[in-house]
Amino acid sequence: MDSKLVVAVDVFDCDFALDLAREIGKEVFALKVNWPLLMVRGSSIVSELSRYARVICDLKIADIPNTNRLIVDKVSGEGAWGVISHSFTGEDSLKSVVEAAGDTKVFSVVAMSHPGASQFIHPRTDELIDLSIKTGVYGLIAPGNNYEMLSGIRARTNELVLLTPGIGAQGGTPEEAMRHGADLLIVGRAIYNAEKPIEEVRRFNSAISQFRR
Ligand code: 3DU
Repeated sequence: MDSKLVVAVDVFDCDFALDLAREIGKEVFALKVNWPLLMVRGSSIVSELSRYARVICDLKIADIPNTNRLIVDKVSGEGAWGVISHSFTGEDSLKSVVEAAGDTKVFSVVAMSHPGASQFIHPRTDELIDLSIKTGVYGLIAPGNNYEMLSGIRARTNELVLLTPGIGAQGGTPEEAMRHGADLLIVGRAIYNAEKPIEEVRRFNSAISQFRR
């Protein structure tokens, strides 16, 4: 399946999450799990969801190297395809994530989609990108509802995969996000709250299928 869609499954109900995964898994690039599911089910939700699609663990890791390693070992042992880490914690911290990840892809946060990101993160985005490149991450998290920021990140790196949230509920559109340099789009509420999630998945897939980089 040639989808560029990553569906964020931000719910507490594991049965709902597994049913959704069964329904849409074959038609998406990956599923993304965050704290809600991990808190109620534990890390086994990663291997359970991996039966239906790749799984990206959005843990936004931001700790000392030793703690980072423990976290990454656990989710990569459960079969996570990808993991999301912060980068503002500095070189040793991010490097520990990349080293522990092995074949699991690391995406680092260099910008965010909420207004507060302009206070501390966005003034340092260029440095966070450069650090991420140096550390050897696979991709970056780049906001899909802030096209200027998104295209600025794209302009600084052609190689890294841009994984882009902020689409749908946070105002970004799939077409504009792709036009401004995104590779993969994260969509949560607009899909899991839909009456027929599979129809929304197909709508997003067809909106972005024309874009090639
Ligand atoms: O707004 P949505 O419901 O489509 O969900 C977006 C997901 O992406 C959600 O899991 C959130 O934690 C994550 N995310 C952002 O929304 C913005 C970021 O900068 C980074 C991650």
